[in-house]
Amino acid sequence: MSRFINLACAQMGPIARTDSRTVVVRRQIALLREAKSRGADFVVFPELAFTTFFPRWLLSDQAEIDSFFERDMPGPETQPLFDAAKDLGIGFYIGYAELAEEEGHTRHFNTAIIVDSKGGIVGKYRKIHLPGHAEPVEGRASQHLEKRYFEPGNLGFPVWRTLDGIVGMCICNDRRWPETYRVMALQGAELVCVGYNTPDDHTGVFDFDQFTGFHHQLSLQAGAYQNATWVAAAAKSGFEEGSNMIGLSMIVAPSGQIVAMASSTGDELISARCDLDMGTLYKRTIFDFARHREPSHYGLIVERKGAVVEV
Ligand code: CDT
Repeated sequence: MSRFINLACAQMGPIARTDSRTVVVRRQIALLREAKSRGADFVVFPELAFTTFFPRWLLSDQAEIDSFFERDMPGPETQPLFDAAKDLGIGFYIGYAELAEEEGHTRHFNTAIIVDSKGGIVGKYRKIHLPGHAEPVEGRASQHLEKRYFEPGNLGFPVWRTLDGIVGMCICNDRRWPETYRVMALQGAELVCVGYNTPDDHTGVFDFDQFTGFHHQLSLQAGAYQNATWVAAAAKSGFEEGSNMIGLSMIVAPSGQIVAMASSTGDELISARCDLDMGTLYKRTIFDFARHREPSHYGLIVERKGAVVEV
């Protein structure tokens, strides 16, 4: 059996600090139109897709910080994206900084949503693995202060029945952690959507940073293969406010093969016809979790490793 969807990733080139959401949304709508011309059903946009990647700066004025956050989704400036997608009959994933009022507190999350082809929000995810620091690190050419501006997501890693399949989400740094994919795969995920902002000097140590593109690719391909799922990843890329952000947006099959990849660091749409049933083959054979995983033995392995570390 086959269940094909036409999947696209809308990589976005740099967004300047002074760019209004209206200008950014215009670019996103142009990408949606291109997606429509290619017959796409669903488009993945980047993390924090409506503004520049502000965690690179140390900001102290709370009003200025909050200006990068969305109180409503959609809000007045983002509504046109939802309207265009609905008119075109395309669903999408998009990341944004979310300002939420919960239990009497104002809370800040790095968030992504899935919107269906009728313009309705199907699911929300809040980033769990927040990289970088809460305070600036002396001597670093550029900062990464996500721990300062966001709190860890409190929604877990759910999956949703949409697009005639089972779809999950994560955001940027989450893609480097095996448990991100595994928690979703254990719930039957057939597609994992990822938006990201990855500067080419993200660790600040050249010995690691020289492999930034490779480690990005490795994480997505391993996540897809080891969990028998499609992975669709969209970058915010290019030279943004003094920082070089990697592109390499890609769609990876459950085989671990890359079936589409961006070749620029600007606005670029990549697409592929994806069979959501492809992972079934892997789930019935090498990655039949119910038959082959041995969680009851994992504690023993950790204990042995612990002993080795102590020696
Ligand atoms: N946005 C994001 O999560 N970026 C990180 C790099 C920064 S680590 C200091 C990533 O894992 O790509």
